[in-house]
Amino acid sequence: MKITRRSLIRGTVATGLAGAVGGTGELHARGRDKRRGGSGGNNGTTAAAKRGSGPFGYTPFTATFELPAVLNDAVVDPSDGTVQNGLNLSPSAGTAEASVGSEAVYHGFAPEYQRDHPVHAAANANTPANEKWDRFGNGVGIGGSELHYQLSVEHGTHQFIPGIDTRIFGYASASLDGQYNLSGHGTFPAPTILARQGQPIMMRVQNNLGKIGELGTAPECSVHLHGDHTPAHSDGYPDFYILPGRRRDYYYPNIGPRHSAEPAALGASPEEIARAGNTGPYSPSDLPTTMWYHEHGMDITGYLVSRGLAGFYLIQDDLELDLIQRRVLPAFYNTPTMPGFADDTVTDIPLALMDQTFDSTGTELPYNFLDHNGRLGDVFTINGTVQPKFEVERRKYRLRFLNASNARIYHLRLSNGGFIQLGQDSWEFPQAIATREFTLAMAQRVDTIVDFSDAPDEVYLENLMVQKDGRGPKGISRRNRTPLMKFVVKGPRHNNDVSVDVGTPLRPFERIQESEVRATRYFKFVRRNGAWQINNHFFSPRTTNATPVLNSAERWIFENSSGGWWHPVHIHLEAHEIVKYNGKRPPPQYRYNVDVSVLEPNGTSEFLMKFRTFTGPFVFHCHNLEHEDIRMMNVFDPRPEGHESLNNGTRPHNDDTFQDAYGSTYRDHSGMLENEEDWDQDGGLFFDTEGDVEVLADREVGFPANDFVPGGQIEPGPPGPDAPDNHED
Ligand SMILES: [Cu+2]
Repeated sequence: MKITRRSLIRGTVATGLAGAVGGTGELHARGRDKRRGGSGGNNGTTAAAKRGSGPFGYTPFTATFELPAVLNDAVVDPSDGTVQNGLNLSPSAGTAEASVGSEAVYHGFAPEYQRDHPVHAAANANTPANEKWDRFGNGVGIGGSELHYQLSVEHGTHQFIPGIDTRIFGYASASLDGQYNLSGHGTFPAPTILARQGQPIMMRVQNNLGKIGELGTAPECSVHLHGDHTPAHSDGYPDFYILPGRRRDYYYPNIGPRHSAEPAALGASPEEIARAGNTGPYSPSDLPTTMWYHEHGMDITGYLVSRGLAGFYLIQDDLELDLIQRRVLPAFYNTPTMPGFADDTVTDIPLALMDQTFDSTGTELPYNFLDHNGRLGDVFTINGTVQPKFEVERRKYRLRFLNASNARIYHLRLSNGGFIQLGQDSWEFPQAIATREFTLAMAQRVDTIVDFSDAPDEVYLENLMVQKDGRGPKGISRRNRTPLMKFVVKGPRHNNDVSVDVGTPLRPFERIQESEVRATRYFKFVRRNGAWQINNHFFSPRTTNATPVLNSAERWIFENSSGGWWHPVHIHLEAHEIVKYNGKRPPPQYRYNVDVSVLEPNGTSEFLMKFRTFTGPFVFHCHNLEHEDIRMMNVFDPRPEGHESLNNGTRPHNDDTFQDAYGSTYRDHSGMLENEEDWDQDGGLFFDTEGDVEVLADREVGFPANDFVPGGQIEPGPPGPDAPDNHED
């Protein structure tokens, strides 16, 4: 029997052998308690921490809160050799140049795999000159060019706790090492990417993780830009891999979905309907602001993300820029000195919340592949620092919260008052709302303004949610609050502050109309055989579970039938609009665009969603990363009317009476064999690990109207000299 990485991981699950990797293998190392001076309370780091005894002798709120670095453009200025910053905020809002669309963008299969693509016509050797960056055409986007970034996935160290170097994986701002390889210094959080709507980004990522001793193999990677409207080849589909030692180019057009024309009104052919999503104006309500990117590789996302592979991706459009220039909102992150701002204080602050688990020395982050519940840490970090302090001025700050944890759900409040909430997940509200406190489940973002103008000298960010395992929280406790961060408020009240307040108009919102809905689908999130399923099936990347008509709207109903478990479910490609949450009108922050529907125990979410611009495959899945890895994931594949998904097992897209959640009306190709002994056999769970190079050779992935039809066999692009022939050790 050939041993693959998956059989190794799964084998530990099946046989009960040690599944934990890193350090002692014991998830909550008992030896640590002696060093920690007592934790107690509901969440590990609690009231005791506030009194001065944190993990590993750390005194809470003594380490400085860190702002994540910004990823620089990979383009080097030939005149002086300096690396140009990737952010380009010109031209300003309202100019014709700022409205450049996607028409000129090259669409289709990830072209690095297409040797007969014109950009490769002259390529015949592994030379950097032939590794074309600007392969999607000239003159695309603002300023006439796309931005180019390069990242590598690296081993590294990071001090979550001052003085203790902990081994992590990190995305690195990478540079060419010799002729072919990208490398750099991995950080957590990953470098923040700043983007401009309409200006495409080409992001080249190299997987340098190599063979991981404890794992016994070299993992594949896949990067997902969470909350974006991204072509399928660049969406981080779980097995569209960056193979070990290899690179992959991710193409982010930075376009929102456009208003889709009514296909019937157009009297259009399927091909024309397919293109309809690329006509008309952008829908401003669907243009994102606060996104993040993270690892998304099949079966192994929880392990990789928990070790640090996550970062922010913040994007501006004309409307956002206008709000900033009119001094309604604070200056964009990392650009405080832009015109109109007299000071250089950064007041747009991304905050990534992550709970961590350390071994007894603090140098390792143990991970237990046997833990199907969800990895829960007992040390609270924000932007990679345990319980930090942050000095702020007496003015308004934009705090963009992200829950980057694997399985922990927070309920956040401030010790001195509430928030002005600007948006939920990637999108802003029509107007700012008052939010006293909020729940932040995995992958959710909450975009807020906090006004420190009249704040006391010390303000705490506190977590009220009690949670003891990955199943989900036990509820809110107002007595046992966990302070996560301390704001030290200094100086006089700022006299030229931004104007945003409750009720300030932000972003027009246009609801999906019921009359646009063409199908209704039901998805039940269930626990079975100790693992996680949707409609009683495990995820298979080669099985499409839903094929919506491209550019149409549908009603989806999610139901959590798994007892006491929580499932925050993330849907790729577009926002969804919740119309009923647990059978009622949703709470205010869930009434607009979201990309996560938090399914509480026995909870439901009924929502409308459109499927515009790109054909699939895309996925939706629980964002408890261990639930995701153990297959609580489904595939949807928007296709033009009359076109079937190219995966097998297609559920009819035009069947709006479909209610059988248990497989009787569609072919089941879930890929999961009943007998674990068969897992390694062909056709079983362990499909082709070579990624999409081979398995998708005949597929059309990306935009619907394939502008480029390869003339022959698609072959992988030239590998770097260090690329292994066979990554199955
Ligand atoms: Cu879940």
